[in-house]
Amino acid sequence: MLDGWVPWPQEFAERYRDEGYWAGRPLDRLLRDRAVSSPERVALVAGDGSNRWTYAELDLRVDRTAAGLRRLGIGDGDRVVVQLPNTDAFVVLFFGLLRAGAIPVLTLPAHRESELVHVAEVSGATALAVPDTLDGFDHRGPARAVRKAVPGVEHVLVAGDPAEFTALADVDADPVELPAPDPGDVAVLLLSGGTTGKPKLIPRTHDDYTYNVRASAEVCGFDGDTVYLVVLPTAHNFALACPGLLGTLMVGGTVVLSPTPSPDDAFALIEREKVTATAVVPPIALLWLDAVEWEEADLSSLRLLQVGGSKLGAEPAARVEPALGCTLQQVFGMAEGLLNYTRLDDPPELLTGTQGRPLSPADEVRVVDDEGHDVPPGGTGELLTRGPYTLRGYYRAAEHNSRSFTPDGFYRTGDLVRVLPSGHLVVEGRAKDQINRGGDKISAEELENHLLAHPGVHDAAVVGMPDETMGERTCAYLVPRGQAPTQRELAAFLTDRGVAAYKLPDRVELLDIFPRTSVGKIDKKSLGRLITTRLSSEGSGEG
Ligand code: OOB
Repeated sequence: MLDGWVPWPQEFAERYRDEGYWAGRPLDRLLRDRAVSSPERVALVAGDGSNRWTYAELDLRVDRTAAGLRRLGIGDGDRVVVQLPNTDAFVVLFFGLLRAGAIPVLTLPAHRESELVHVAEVSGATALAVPDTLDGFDHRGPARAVRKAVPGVEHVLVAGDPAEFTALADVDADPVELPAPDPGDVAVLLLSGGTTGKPKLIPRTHDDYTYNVRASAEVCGFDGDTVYLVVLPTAHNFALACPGLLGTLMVGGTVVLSPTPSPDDAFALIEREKVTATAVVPPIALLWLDAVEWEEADLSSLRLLQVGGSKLGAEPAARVEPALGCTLQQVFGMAEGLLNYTRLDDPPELLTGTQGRPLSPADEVRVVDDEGHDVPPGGTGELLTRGPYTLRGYYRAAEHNSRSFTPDGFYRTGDLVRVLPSGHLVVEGRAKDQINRGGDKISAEELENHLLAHPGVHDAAVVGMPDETMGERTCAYLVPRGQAPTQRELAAFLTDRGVAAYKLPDRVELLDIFPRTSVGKIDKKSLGRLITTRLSSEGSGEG
């Protein structure tokens, strides 16, 4: 049993089991079950389409990988940081780790040394899996840095050319009988969007994640005819489990992996593989809505477009069905757990004007004011939640947990919502110090800490600024020390520190002093208003 995570209290665990939410099965069984019931069906299509695996073939590869991992000494609760793009290698390694009894720790391909070192450290990882190169970037570089900074990382597994490390292709051995993990234990560690100096890890158990996947597949109407296109990174909870690639495999459908979300790649795959469902963030939805005007591809197989990660405006939402010929589903979810879906048969005003309603009858939702009191029905406040697939604490983060959870175990989401009489939620804003850049989450504090390390920065405050396509972009307010760095210099500085590119400030503004609140904190609300006013005056040509 993994230590350092916060399990559900006994009475909740019993209730979730008794009421059938937790089925007591290891997560990897969803693949094995289908390999038994429909071995010849196509489970996975990757790359240029010449790479196709039936359920039986995929399951055997997973068995061989699990045996190979055990031979390397990886198993039984070992944490393995996985940073792989949308390739079959991800799918095989993910299930292989589960089957070997190890715990995948999922990071995005966009992450760099700074994030990887931290994640490897906090998770206590013994191995790291990376691609050789991706989009011109050599991922073996950060892997070397991780090995140096975190001595516990014994193995680096590389998809492609391993250099001095181990090739993933060689992690292969004749299948062996392996003990099944306890379904109540942690199956995977997901990365949180983060509101603090460093990203937090989210423990998801076999029971809770399997339920997350099963209930999502049900609500989204996934079945054996579903052909699901993975457009977002496979490591993102949305594309992985809502219902995502796991939900598709669970019901015996076919998963198609798109290397990028670009209309060129995705539309060609939708046409060729007759894709029926996919999930995107709002900026990609907007891009696709435009691209259908000029792209020739036949998208008529597409029945469901899920959009989530940040708020989709009502106007583009209304364009989805006429332009793409499929049902829109808004998804307001979080790696921490709670998922809200509009239902496929919801009336148009709920589909376009809300972010869905909770997935599970056992999801508990409260909307509270600053003092933690429930707001009157229909009022706006912070969303608190607990339930059978929402975490009770971040991994190894006791101090942070005391702030992020109420004493009775509700997770403070930091999202401002209002609840309609139908139970649907409308996201009205945010109470957390985070920028949501088109679905990519940036912790203001984390970025500020990096900026403060620059010798020309005396003080830093990061705020969101409104943006038509991304929803928000990042503005860094700086009080310079001596010669102020330019935006380009800062970008080079941050990149050199190993910060992921999506976290680089989109704009840098200089101030002599920061506005302060009555208790002396930097007044970010007024900085937010300042940049918004400035943008609108520039937009109207007065700036
Ligand atoms: C998804 O997960 P995360 O962990 O990257 O981010 C969660 C946060 C939420 O707390 C909320 O602030 C924001 O992202 N968010 C939305 C949203 N969906 C997520 N804000 C407004 N409207 C939406 N539809 O982003 C995620 C996980 C699973 C499924 C879908 C999204």
